[in-house]
Amino acid sequence: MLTVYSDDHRLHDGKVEFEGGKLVPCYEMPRRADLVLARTREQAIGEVIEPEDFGLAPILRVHEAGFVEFLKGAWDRWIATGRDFDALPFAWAVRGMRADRIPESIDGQLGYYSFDAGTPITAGTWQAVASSVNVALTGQRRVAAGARAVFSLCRPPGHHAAAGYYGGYCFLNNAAIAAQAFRDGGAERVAILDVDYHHGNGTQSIFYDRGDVFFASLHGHPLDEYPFFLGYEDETGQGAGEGCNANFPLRWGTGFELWSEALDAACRRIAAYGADALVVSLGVDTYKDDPISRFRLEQADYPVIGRRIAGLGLPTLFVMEGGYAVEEIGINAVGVLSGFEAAA
Ligand code: OKP
Ligand code: ZN
Repeated sequence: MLTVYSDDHRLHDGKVEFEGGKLVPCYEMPRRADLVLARTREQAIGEVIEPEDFGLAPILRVHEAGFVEFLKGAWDRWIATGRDFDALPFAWAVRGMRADRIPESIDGQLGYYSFDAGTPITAGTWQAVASSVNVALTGQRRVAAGARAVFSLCRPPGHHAAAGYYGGYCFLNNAAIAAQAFRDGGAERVAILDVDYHHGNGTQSIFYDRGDVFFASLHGHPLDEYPFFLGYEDETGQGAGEGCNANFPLRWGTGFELWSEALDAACRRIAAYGADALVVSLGVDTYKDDPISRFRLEQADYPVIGRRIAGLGLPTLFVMEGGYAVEEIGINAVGVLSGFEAAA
């Protein structure tokens, strides 16, 4: 399987995120992608290529122009206020507050365009984010041109980013942009399978009222787990999208037996939907030793996941999302790909 990768991800290197009442070192770090890349080479899963540049047009098919403009300029505006550390928001519009008025100050806008304080913007964030999108789109183009499967080694991840806000270590939604590119390239129906430990709230919200993109997610139950405010089973889509959203929330402590039953159910839904292409939001933070997650998957489970996904028989784009047990991230992520290859 071809891997798409760029060193530009290193330009996004946040120092701290807000967690448990204090600022702690970022879990989402450059070493994650470095180790996944190293593992693709060790396992010789295939050639590694650099991304092409697709510019802003495919991003603007999914994200609001004002939001993209904000992301591009946020760091310069932040340092212009005299600060020389990571930009983090600290106030948000909640129930009944004015979400229809955009503040002018950078601090107000950081809150307006985000949903958590765990996602620092740094000097190189925009460049890394734009490159991560290009990594996804380069993979998408190869799959659209006939490849059975491609691995887009995206970093930063994307599935928490919605049309107009960032958060959860995510800025632009790589998987959603790739899914939209499949549609724009002529695919009638696209399915997204999100196996990251966290609910793909951004992806869900982008396609919630559309019937042309099916979204299925297995994740920590919102009663227990971040992002807390989306991801329940009764979110089934709306309007033209009714029936095209499937959530499989699972409680803390879930092991592979229960998790893989949910995977089977998600795959049956995707098979019944009849997609022309599949995008997999590939997070491996379901691993038992992940420092911020509470499922109990083991190393040997990941190839089984890949085999099950291959069973769908669809042209498949894997897009890297989470995974914070950094020393094992390569083994687990490439484990999925190897399982897929062995079965495909
Ligand atoms: C991103 B992905 C506060 C703790 C919240 C956010 C987790 C984001 C996970 N800093 N943690 O889905 O792997
Ligand atoms: Zn995650």
